[in-house]
Amino acid sequence: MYNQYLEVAKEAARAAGAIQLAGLRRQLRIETKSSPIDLVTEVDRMCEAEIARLLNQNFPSHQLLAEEGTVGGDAPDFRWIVDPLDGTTNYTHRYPFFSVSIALEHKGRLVVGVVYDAVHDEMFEAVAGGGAFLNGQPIKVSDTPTLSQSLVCTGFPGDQAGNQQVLTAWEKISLRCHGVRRDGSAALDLCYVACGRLDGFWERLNPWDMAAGWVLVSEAGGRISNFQEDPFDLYKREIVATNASIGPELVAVLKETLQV
Ligand code: 2AM
Ligand code: CA
Repeated sequence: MYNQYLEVAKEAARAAGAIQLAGLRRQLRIETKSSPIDLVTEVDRMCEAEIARLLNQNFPSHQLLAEEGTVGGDAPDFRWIVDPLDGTTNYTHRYPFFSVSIALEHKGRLVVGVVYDAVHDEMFEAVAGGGAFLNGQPIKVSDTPTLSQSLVCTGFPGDQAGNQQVLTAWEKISLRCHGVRRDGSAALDLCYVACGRLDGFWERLNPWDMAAGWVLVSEAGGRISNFQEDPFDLYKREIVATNASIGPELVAVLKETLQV
């Protein structure tokens, strides 16, 4: 039912990925947004323009919620949620971990998710009810049974406020598992949970960082909530995504550490 949307999302993600790879070979102009560590480049904007062009060409009435502010049509039922370059800090340092994230919300429900890692040519895709895939192969979350056997991942807020809480959680969880990573592209981190490379991930984020990854983790059999173990809300800036087994253990630590 949603395959026509999936195909356009993948085309747009590949186009943006090609812009990202080309940009790595140029000198980049880097600007800051809300804080000195909240970065944006001309490549973020070029990727968003190309994605918006392709979405608009195919679905002119659909709404668009995109990180760099491009708006679309006003159809009430369809909203694309786009991060044209997730992991901009990594990108500006040429650290090869960044992605394109494109999701579709239909009548308030996330139904399509695509995350593309151009450096590794990895296309993660999922449609509600249809399973999750990496380069066409089905993926599922890990079967790691406990936090103590897990590799997990998180991220720090872009405005640096609240970092102390994240550091406290980092310390506590580091002492209880195989390791905590801070990879720098939330969309891709969520896909790594979906395919079992990571067992869990948590962070405070914007909708465009989480939307596509949410579809991937859900379709791969994962468990998603906020830090208080309430149901996930895309517009409430919190996500804990795990394989089904370690979720309660990870959330228990976050609950006692990350007070809002
Ligand atoms: P970005 O690269 O698209 O900005 C890394 O921990 C994650 O946090 C990335 O997905 C990054 O997305 C996001 N991020 C960076 N700055 C942020 C900010 N100011 N607020 C919320 N999320 C941010
Ligand atoms: Ca971004």
